[in-house]
Amino acid sequence: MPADFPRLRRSPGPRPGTGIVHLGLGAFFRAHGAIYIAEAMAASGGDWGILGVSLRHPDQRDRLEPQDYAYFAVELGPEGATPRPIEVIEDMRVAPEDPAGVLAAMADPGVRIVSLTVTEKGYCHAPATGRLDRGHPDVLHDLGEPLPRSAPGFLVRALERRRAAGLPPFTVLCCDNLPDNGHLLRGLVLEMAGEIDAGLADWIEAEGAFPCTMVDRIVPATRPENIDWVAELTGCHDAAPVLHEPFRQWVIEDRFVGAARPDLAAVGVQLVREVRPFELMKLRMLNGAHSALAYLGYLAGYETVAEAAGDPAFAAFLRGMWQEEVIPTLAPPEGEDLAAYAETLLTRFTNPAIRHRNWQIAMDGSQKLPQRLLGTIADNLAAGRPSRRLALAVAAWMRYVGGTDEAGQAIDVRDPLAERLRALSDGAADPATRVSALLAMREIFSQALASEPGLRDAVTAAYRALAERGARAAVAEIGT
Ligand code: CS2
Repeated sequence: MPADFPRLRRSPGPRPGTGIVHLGLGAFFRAHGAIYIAEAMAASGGDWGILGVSLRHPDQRDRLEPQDYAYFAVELGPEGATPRPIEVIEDMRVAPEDPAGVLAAMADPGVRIVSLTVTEKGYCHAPATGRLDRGHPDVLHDLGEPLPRSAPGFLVRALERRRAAGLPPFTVLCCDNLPDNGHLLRGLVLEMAGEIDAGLADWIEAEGAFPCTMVDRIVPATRPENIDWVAELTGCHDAAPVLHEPFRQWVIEDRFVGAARPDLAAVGVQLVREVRPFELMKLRMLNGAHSALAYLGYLAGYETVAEAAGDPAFAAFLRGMWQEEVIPTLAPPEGEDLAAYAETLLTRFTNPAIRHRNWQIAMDGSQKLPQRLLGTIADNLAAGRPSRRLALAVAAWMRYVGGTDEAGQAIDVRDPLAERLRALSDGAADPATRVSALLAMREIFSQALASEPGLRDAVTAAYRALAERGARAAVAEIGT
């Protein structure tokens, strides 16, 4: 039992200064960016300690503070579990408790990078347009009040302070799975800054840097039982371990304010001029397949990605989707072979040591579908190629957000648009009406895509197959 183990503590010794503020300090960043940054400092030095910020809940801070922000990252690979202590978080703040403290930290002259993993919905934008969601309560609040609530609001107000203090801006390093993530966030920050002070927006535009990035590592949410298991494994009680697969990749556009950054190249980060081909490959092949598996797998009764991807019918479905519907839309990034990348994905998805719940990936589909599935479908329509498997994945999302599974059980749908999605589903009598009602959601489906008869017909046919025969049969019917 964890009570019998001593609490994990940070080792004594010199500490680097804080050079990075990270917004959204969750499991993903602690298992990915934080490890690269710790390794870069071990390799080449530098004051790149991280101050973590939780924008919503105190849980991570409450777990990490008693162990001085040290934690174990446990790699789950074919040879078993390998724990490794990570000591790169210097401090933490919880934004709703102390927004002024967060702004002061971001305006500190030693801070040169503000990185973010706040999930898709944390950017308070409309996914179909990439613009700020002007109806979002946090956006409305942040446009009127100096102490912000949203991630874009913290960036704008902290940059305002730095400008007033005569400091350079920090580099804004977006590490979420969004298309053109740096450009997107730059647009949102400029949009909000422009409403507050046009001179501020001009300064950010001229002096700021918002590199695009592609981030990749599968990191399932830590479950309560993992904490006991990590205690047995390490002999220490860690209240906030992270579990991750061996694979990792980080591609960053090499554009930092004053070229100030940790020596990431020394630890395998790819610093490139053009991130877009990497990002499209990853969003469409990995995340697109993840979302397809999440909805279809959940409906078919599979709890985890590994269980679903381990079903030969699902594996054949994924291979067909990649080969016929996704790879033809992509230009291979330098050094990548897309067919080999697809096979690696299947191996990663079937890693039996990773218990990544379909339900976790199914969250926030309204924010994920455009960049994971819909852009690919739009490209296929334009090229006259079919998207049968992608259409089945979209139909599965529509079934899922209806809130009832194939056994008649309620689904706990987590999505910022969950209520509307449910109301639209409930108000439609048959598959064709339901599909049309959901395609009319402009935050998700652009007018151009929704009015394509090719899309509507394919999704409606797929929806019927799901309703009449169930997800497993629908997946198997599509064949290879
Ligand atoms: C997943 C991602 O939760 C999700 O939506 O698709 O978190 C995925 O595991 C990562 O992007 C992998 O890099």
